[in-house]
Amino acid sequence: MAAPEPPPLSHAHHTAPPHIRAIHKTYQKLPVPALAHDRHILDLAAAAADTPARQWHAPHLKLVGYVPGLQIIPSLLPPRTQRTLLSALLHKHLSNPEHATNLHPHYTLPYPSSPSSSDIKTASSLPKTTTPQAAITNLYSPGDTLAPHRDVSEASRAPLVSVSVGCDAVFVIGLDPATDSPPVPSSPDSPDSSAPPPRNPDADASAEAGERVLVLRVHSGDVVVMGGASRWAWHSVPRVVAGSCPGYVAGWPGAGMGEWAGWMGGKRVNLNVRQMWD
Ligand SMILES: O=C(O)CCC(=O)C(=O)O
Repeated sequence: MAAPEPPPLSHAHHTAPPHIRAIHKTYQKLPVPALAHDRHILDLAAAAADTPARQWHAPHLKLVGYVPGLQIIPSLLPPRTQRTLLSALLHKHLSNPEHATNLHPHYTLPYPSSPSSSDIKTASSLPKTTTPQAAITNLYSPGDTLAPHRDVSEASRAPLVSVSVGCDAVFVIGLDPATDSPPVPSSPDSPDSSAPPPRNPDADASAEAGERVLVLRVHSGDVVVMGGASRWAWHSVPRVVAGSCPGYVAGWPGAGMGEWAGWMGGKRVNLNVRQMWD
């Protein structure tokens, strides 16, 4: 599915529609235990295989009914690849002064003397629809949020590829019925008909109003691909879930790293890969 025309750069200053902001705020405040029982959150790791919301389309899961063009690939990165990715990102690439972060002017950040030389082989398993030309590394602790926004700085319609490692997060994504074209209805036989069913009358009403929003719990190793209309969708991270980091990455960077051992146990790292030009 081709993405519509990119919005003009000036749209970077637009405010998210009220329904997306409201949902973001709800999940920002919901107590952690309530997250596990929230009926609006699509948690693919918790959903039974026969849940209507889950339709495997090997190996990608497409949820295009709600947000056309959105693909979720649960557990794409095996544990070892996730650890390699962390070392490559945080010890190798961010130690390069050309990749300085907002922390660098304020802190002296120590790096291991022999940065990992492992390259990100992961790239070869990511969707071929995107040529990686730029990437953002987002580092979160529980309590951090990413406000609703759209990524409109790229002059390419290629899908945006978002990789999660570490603690779980709540990820909100939706279109603005006032400005985004309505989703194209798909045929009942098509894998694109795998829209998660609305879970309650409120969700029904808002879906009918065109306010289609998906609330996902993303886990370590998951990859979210925003292509088609979802490329320009509003999205946010209202929540990073404390205590949810899986054991296989929680210990990173590992024993022998002094006070840094186990740093990852309270963090979420998101690698957001973009194609800038066609
Ligand atoms: O952390 C995430 O999952 C999303 C990051 C994001 O939306 C962005 O970098 O634009």
